[in-house]
Amino acid sequence: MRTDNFSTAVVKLLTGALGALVLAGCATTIPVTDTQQPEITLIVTGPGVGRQQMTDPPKDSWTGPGGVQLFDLKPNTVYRFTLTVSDQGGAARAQLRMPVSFTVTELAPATVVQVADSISRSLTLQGSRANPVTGLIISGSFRTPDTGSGLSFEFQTEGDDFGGASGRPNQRFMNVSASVGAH
Ligand SMILES: [Ca+2]
Repeated sequence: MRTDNFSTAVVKLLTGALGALVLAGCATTIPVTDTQQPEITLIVTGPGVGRQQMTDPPKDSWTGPGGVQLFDLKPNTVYRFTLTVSDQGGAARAQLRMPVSFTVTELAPATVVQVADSISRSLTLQGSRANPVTGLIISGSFRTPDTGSGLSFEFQTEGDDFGGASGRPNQRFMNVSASVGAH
């Protein structure tokens, strides 16, 4: 039994490693025609939420029961996040938006562009048509603001592909509702 469990664990580890390789973006070829939207996965880990993973498909809008916020973040607290955009025809763009009052650190890779306006902070990673890969990954940490009265918002994500050799990019959007609790 112990051996079986060990074998299962090894298989899971290997599967996970393979999955990570695929997600990390293997070189691919942009097909002549691509009408398939990318897949988006957002993972948030940290105090009070454990590990939350949201994907599209199946859902482009994630809310809690009855439409309330899916999860509640603590004020002035650091969380880890990972956004992955996967597309066999080449991932062209990954973007994550959050409230401008959030601060972002440990952002990777170095080519992620961070832009803040009066409302939101956006993190964008561009793929390369010259060197297309199957996945774009943005990772980092954010610190929630010390809101006082609380804040409701959505993490807004976008994933684009190249749309094949000459087509329009296929876009996918996923929104995840969350809040920062009052204190
Ligand atoms: Ca595609």
